[in-house]
Amino acid sequence: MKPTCILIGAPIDTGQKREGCLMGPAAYRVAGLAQSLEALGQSVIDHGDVTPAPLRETDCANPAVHHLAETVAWTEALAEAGEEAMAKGLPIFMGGDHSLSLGSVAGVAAHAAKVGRPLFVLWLDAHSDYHTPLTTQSGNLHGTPVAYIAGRNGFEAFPPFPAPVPAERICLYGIRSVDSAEHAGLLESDMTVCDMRVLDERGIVAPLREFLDTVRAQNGLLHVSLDVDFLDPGIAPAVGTTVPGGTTFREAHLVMERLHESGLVTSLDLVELNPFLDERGKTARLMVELVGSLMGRKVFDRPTRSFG
Ligand code: HAR
Ligand code: MN
Ligand code: MN
Ligand code: MN
Repeated sequence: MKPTCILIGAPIDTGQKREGCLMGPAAYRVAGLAQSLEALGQSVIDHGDVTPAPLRETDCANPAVHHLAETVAWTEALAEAGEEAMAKGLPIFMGGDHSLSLGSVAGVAAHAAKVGRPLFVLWLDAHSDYHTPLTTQSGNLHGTPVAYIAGRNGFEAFPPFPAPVPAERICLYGIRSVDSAEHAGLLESDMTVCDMRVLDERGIVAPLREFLDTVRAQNGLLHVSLDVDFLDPGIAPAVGTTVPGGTTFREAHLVMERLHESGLVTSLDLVELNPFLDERGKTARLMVELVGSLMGRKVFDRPTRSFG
């Protein structure tokens, strides 16, 4: 039986300073995410928007960090919603900026630990998001979730990450903007870094296939975190942190089609959409179409066709 898609609205925008990401979940609903999934034969439950937990007192040695208490409150609530949804189907977190993944992946990791399966994370992004609250210069916590997931120090204000994901189970895909502190940290880790140069040289499919083969070989759960800036700004302008040289329309769809055929994806984040920066809904619609490809829409359907 196909898993039920559980849409979870996460109108979080405290992970960065530009207003607008809080309209993301509404834009996905207006762009017809649920209807498009239903047209593909999926059953869909819209859980509505998550409410952050009550604010607690927090502090951080880095004075640049802003909205820490708010982001911690979102993390707690999203982790709870995520763990609950994992027991029922395939959660799709509709952001919201990328700090939502501090919570979504924490919830997914708690579930993975409970069912005793290894969790893998595919990070589709222009950025490595490998800062800790202590290394970030911008103070924007949307640049930190990969470090939290991998169990780096510096997240004392946050709930302890349930079961840190070993670096070799995390794959950064499409990156082309890495700060020097992140770079130093990544060089010391075993994370798979498929930066844009690697994808230019090897093509968009080969490195993905290798990662998916490892997930399959270990009977893993696979969380996919899709940042709008994975896409080239020319096709996806509705994001605060555009970086030139992103994936093309077909490259992005091909990644999604491959993910669908793998049958491995068990949870998904849609992050960084800022509808206030969009052009007549173009980016929101593209993101909805990409989710369609991830859930089984094909360019041309044949009864049997395999690309190996
Ligand atoms: N590395 C930069 C910083 O920490 C930019 C981070 C931007 N992050 C996102 N999400 N847009 O990927 O400020
Ligand atoms: Mn704000
Ligand atoms: Mn990101
Ligand atoms: Mn990004």
